[in-house]
Amino acid sequence: MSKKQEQGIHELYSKDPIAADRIVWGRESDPLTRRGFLKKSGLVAMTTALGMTIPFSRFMPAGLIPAAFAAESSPLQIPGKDGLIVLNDRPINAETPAHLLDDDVTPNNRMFVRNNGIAPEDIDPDTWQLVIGGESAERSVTFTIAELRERFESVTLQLQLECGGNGRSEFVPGASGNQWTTGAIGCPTFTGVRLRDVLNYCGVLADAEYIGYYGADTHLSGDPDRDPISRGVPIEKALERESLIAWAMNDEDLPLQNGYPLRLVCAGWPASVSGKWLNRIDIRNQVHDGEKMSPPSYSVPAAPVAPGTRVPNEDMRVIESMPVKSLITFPESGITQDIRERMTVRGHAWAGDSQVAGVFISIDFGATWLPSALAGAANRLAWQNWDTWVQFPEPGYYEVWARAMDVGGRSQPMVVPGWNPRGYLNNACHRVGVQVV
Ligand SMILES: Nc1nc2c(c(=O)[nH]1)N[C@H]1C(S)=C(S)[C@@H](COP(=O)(O)O)O[C@H]1N2
Ligand SMILES: [Mo]
Repeated sequence: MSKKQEQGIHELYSKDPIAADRIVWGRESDPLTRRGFLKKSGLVAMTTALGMTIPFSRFMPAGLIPAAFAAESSPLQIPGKDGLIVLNDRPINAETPAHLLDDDVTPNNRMFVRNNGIAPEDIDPDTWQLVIGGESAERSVTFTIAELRERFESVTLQLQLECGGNGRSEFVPGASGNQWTTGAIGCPTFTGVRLRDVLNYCGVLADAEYIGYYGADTHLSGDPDRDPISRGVPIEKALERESLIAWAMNDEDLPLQNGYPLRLVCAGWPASVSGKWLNRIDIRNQVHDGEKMSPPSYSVPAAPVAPGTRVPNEDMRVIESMPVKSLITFPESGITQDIRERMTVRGHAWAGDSQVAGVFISIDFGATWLPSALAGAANRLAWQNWDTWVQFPEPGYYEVWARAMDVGGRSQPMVVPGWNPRGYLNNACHRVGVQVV
């Protein structure tokens, strides 16, 4: 597996952001408040690098890489995908730049890809089989896709899938794995049958505790006896009315890299529970013990730990619902804005199994916040759209920050939250850089 390295300014910041601040900008900071004190020389350096002044520089936190520097492009492209940034090509992992996630419903060519193994080839949807079994299934049944369609009610729902490692690149010290920035999230519509209808048809025994999925992708090692990934959810989550066995995304066949011809969708949880190239589901009488199901995979420390701590597996818990988060999809980071005009700001927000109550916007590095107009979700477990506008007081470099709060009053943190060894669950505020002229 090729391990992609962060370079230049990001590498420097990932090691020690406060020291990097000093080296790059000559910025000293107060270790307690993390407020940066840009010395005149540092402010001059940052201003020169940005090519503009920073009107709210007095509010700029220490260790903050201006969002304007974060843009990167990717020469490699995946068939059927458009504009995604490829983080790894074996297995294929690609994320979507925030401004390409502007659609209310994520189009197929903008849906991120996270593969743990190698996608199957020569797929024939007419002969594809899904086996339902396991020790807590009353009977084992094999279905073709046509049989699923005939026997059960078809439903279409808009459902958000976010990789548990989305945002990993910001953790310090860094965690190995795909260095996702913000783009391992999407919210297309899925069409299929309810998982619960299929499970109930086969009979769910009283001792059922979990379901575990298996897919037709193969392990990177080439060993046919090893699964790349085989995860699942507790039976209660599996039986929710939004948990689907889906064959279509946005009314088209699932894209190959998103699990064609059949996948599981259990939204609101790390997307790793939504098995692709689905060919078997076991109803288990215990917590599923498939590949990457147990700590440290998709797990975080049960209690907070200091950055860099080694955490034994028994002190970890498997991630369930994802935390509240938002994305600014317009404007694109780095745009130039006319001082005389209002700037539209919009995006999406989501909150795992919960709902978003509000999204707030700041243009002064979090000193003040204004609410945006937030729409309801198309259905449970779909992201919510929000929009607003801002007007800037004077020319210069600004950052627009977005912060969502869920109905339980839990808010996104402004800085990277609870460090964990594998770099999961970074739901820090999204920031975009704007040059006002
Ligand atoms: N069979 C199979 N299912 C899988 C995976 C995989 O590698 N193989 N990756 C999982 C992970 S870690 C994520 S984040 C989501 C990604 O879904 P996507 O590629 O459709 O965006 O699929 C999940 N389901
Ligand atoms: Mo993932």
